Amino acid sequence: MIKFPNPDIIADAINSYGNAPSTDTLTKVLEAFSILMQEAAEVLIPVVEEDEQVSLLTLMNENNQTFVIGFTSEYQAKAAGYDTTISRRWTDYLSMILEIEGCAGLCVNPGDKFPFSIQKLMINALIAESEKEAFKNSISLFKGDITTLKVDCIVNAANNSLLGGGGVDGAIHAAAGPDLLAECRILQGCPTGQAKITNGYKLPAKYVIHTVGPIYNVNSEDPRHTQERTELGSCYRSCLELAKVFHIHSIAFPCISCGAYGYPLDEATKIAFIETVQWLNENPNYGMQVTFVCFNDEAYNVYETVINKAQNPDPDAPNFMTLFAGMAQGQAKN
Ligand code: AR6
Repeated sequence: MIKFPNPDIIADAINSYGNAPSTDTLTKVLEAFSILMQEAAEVLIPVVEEDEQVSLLTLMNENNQTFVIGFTSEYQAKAAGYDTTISRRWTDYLSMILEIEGCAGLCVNPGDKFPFSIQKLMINALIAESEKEAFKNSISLFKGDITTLKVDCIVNAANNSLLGGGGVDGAIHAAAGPDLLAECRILQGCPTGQAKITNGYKLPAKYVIHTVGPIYNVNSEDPRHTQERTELGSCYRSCLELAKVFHIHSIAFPCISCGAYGYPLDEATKIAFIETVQWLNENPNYGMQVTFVCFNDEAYNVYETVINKAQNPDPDAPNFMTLFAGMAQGQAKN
């Protein structure tokens, strides 16, 4: 059965733990909490409002221990029958729970198939973990096969059908196995410039974001190729936006449209950079590690030149690369 990617990563991880309790699945739950705490995401807290007083609702477990409650989404709160909620940052709520006398901890999503309780000891550990160094935005290069990368997500340069093809698309489907195609079939294609997400199946990456680059029109009457330029930029932006919804913090892009779709590599590289750097600048605290994957020396050299120029912008020739100055560190690796 196909399990669709779920942006509610805590509920998703709790569900996996409930279905198959193990150290591994428990670690994934705690990782999901850490991610949302680092992102300064909010938890929904059910309350009762009486005489201008707001009090927290509590639950008791079979050992008569009292827990306060938190929901990972409005859907979870409504499903459990709680209509009045307030929202607070996860870190703030967890810190507050530590101060409540007589409270054993937090019950997450009561009413769900697998409610999950966190005792104060674990809350302490989560807070300590979240105080470690925060995620940082960065850009780096990798020369080689994108299917080997152990990142949160790799991007596929697909076609409108999303039903596979040659090039990087073929390599990703071959490495992920047939379940990827089965999930893609349900997505009913993807318009050019947009993006859709699936699981990574046998890939080391957890997710694949499929985007469809433009076919470069060599006979275009527009010398600036405005349409292709806009659509290619939109691919990078759509992938990054979708990645953010799914709390993805490391993403690897191939050179979208630069193979079968014929986009000139140096032009496409500049667009990839402009769009990515702009997005990172608009999301300065999100912490997205972007890797541009170059399958051959030619692509690697083009990207390296762009990164070098970006790190050393020419003050007499202001151009897109100045956007990059002082922001992310480009690292070359292979
Ligand atoms: N890892 C990283 N990059 C790769 C890999 C790999 N394993 N394999 C190829 N590339 P293309 P497009 C590079 O043709 O131009 C498919 O049939 C390759 O060197 O894969 O967007 C789809 O189904 C090039 O730089 O994608 C569509 O029909 C880049 O990936 C069509 O091709 C993109 O080349 C999409 O064409």
